[in-house]
Amino acid sequence: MSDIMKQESNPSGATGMGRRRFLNTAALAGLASVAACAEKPDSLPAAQAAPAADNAHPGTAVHLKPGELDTHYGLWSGGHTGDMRVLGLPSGRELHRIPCFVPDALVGWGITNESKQVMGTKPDGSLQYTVADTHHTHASYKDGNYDGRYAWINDKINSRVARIRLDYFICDKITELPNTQGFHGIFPDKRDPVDPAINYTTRVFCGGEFGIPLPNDGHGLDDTDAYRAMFSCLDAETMEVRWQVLVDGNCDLLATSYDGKLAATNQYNVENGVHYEDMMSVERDACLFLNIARIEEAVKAGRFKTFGNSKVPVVDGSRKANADAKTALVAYVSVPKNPHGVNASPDGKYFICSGKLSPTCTVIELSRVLDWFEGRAEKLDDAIVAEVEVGLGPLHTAFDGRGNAITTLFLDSQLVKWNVDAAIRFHNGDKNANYVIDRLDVQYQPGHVSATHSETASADGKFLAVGCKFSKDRFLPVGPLHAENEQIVDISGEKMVLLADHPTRGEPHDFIIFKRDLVRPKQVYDLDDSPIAVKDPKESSVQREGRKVTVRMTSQAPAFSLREFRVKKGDEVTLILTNLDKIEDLTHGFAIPKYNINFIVNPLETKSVTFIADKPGVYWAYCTHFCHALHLEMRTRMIVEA
Ligand code: RUQ
Ligand code: CUA
Ligand code: CA
Repeated sequence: MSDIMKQESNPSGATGMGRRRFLNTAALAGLASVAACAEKPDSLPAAQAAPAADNAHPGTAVHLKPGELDTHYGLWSGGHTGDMRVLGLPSGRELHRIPCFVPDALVGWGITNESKQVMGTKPDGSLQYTVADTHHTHASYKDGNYDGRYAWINDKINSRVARIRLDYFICDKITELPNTQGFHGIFPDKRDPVDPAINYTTRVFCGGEFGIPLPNDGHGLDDTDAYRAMFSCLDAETMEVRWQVLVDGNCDLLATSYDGKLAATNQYNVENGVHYEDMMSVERDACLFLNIARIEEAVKAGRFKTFGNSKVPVVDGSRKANADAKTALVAYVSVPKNPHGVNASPDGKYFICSGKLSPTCTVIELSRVLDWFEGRAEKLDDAIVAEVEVGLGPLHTAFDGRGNAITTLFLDSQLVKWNVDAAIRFHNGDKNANYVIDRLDVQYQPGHVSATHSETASADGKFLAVGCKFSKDRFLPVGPLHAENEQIVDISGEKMVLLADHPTRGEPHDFIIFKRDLVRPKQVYDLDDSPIAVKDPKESSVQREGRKVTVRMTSQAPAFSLREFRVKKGDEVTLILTNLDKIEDLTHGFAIPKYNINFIVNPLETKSVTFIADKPGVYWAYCTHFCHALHLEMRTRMIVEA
C-alpha cells in the first residue's frame, strides 16, 4: 500500500489539524494518480472487515429471497446513456431504464413519432441530438416529501431537462434551456414562496455551469470577462422556462428550502476563469441564495432583459446589482475554495455546502439568510453557523433524519458521518464537541451519496447508496474501462456498515431513494391516451393520399390485424399500431428489417412511425418482444412494389 493510501484511510476521529490545507494543483495531481494508477491486486487495501459484534444491529437485508420484493425504489441518473435507471433497493437490482435524451430500441425511443416529438427534431425529421450526459435526478414534492408525480433529470451537454411521469415511468417532456451551457444542478421547489396553499412542487430550478457570451451568436468570442452563466426556473407542469437569473461566477449543484423561499447554488468559479488554474486561484468562492419571491416580483415589474431569439425574461443577479439587501434578488455567501454539492438538511434549517478543495463543510442557516434579505441582519456571512473539517475532498452530503450528515470524501475514499449540531458547537468554540461520529472506507473515490428519503422532511436513516467513481480491484476486469462501484451502506445504527457492492457502467452520478408505496405505477395504458388509437381490429386499413400512405393496425397475441400491407417504392408511410391486449405486461414489439424500425407497444398503448419506403421487396415485420407461444409466428408482410 502506498503511503498516501495509508494516510488517506485513517479511519478514526476528526482529521488532524496538520491536514488542514487547501489543495493546490500539485497535490491534486498526486491524488488523482492514486485514483487512476493500476496497482497490483496484492498491494490494494483489504476489503472492509465485517462489523464487530458490538457494532452489529438489525440492519438492512440486501439479499432478498427469490420472489421477495424490495422495499424502496431508486431513481438513478444513467450518465452517458441519457436515461433514468430504476432500481429496487436495498437489493440494488436494476428493474428498468427510462430513455430520455438518447434513442433506445426497446421502447422505440427516438424511432416512434411520439418519442421524436418529445426529444425534438430538425426540419428534416431527424433527431436534434443523440448524445447526453445526465447527472442529477430529483422528484416532485408535497408537504416536504416526494409525492410520486414526476421526476426530472438533466442533460449537461445540450442543456436539456427531461420530465418523467411516475405513473407510466416514461419521459413525457423535454425542455432545452436558452442562454445556457453546461446545465448541471437541478432541483424542484418544495412549495410556493408566497401562497401557503400551494404546498407542492410548481417550479424546477436549473443551474448553468459554463459562462458564455450572451447571446452566444458569434459576438464577443474573446471577451471572456463578459462570459456569464444562467440560473433558470421552469414551470413544473408546462415545462416552459419561466425566468432566468444572470449570475457572476457559475452555478453548479442546487438545493431548495422547505418553505419555498430560497434556492441555492454553489459556485466554484467566482473568478469567472476560463482555465482551471484561474478557477482555483482564490481561497473562497460562493454559495448563492436566490430569493424566489423577489425574482418573480422583478419579472412581473418588467425589470428584465432578453437575449437573442429567446423571449425568456432574464433578471440581473450580478454581485454589483445585488449588494443592497433591501433590493437584492441574490445573496452571495462566501464559502471555501471550489465547493461542490449543496444539500438541504431535512429539518429545514440548513444548507450544507461541501468544500471540495477545502477539507471542510460549511453549514449555512437559512433563517439568517432571510434575515439579511429582510434587513434584520447586517452581515450576510453571519449566516455561516459552522465551517468544520470533515476530511479531504468533500463532495456531496446525505442525511439520516436524526441530525447527522453523511458526506462523501472523494480523496479520502470515505464516508464521514458528522453531527450538525455538534459541528455548530465546535465552530462556536466548544472544542470538546466531537462532531465526527464515524468514518467508513468505501471503494473508491465516492462522488454522490443519497439515503432513504434523504433530501425530504421524511429522511428516515435506513440505508444509503454511494456512487464510487472507481472500483479498481472489486470486479472482474472488462478491458481498460472498469465498472464503477455503487455501494449500499446500512446507516440505521451509530456505525455505518457496508452491505454490498454493485458494479455499474459509467457514469451514473446522482440518485434518490424512496419507499415503494409512494408510487402506484399503472399496469396498462388507456386507449384514449392516444388520439390516433386503432380501437378495433376492424378499423385496420391502408389509406393513400398521393404519396402518403397511412397503415393502421392492431396487435393481439399471436397476430397483427393486417397479414400484409402493400405500398409503392417512394411512398411516405405512417404506420400506427395499437396493442389491444389488455393484460399487464402483454407487450408486443414491431420491427421492420432494413428500415431501422423497432419499438414495443404495451397493453392498450398506441405508437406510430413514419418512413420512406425506399427499398422494394418483401419485408417481414415481426414481433420483437416475447409474448406468446406463437411469438415467432407473429408477423406481417410489408410488400414494397417497385
Ligand atoms: S456532480 S460527483 Cu454532476 Cu455528479 Cu458531484
Ligand atoms: Cu407479439 Cu411477440
Ligand atoms: Ca474558485
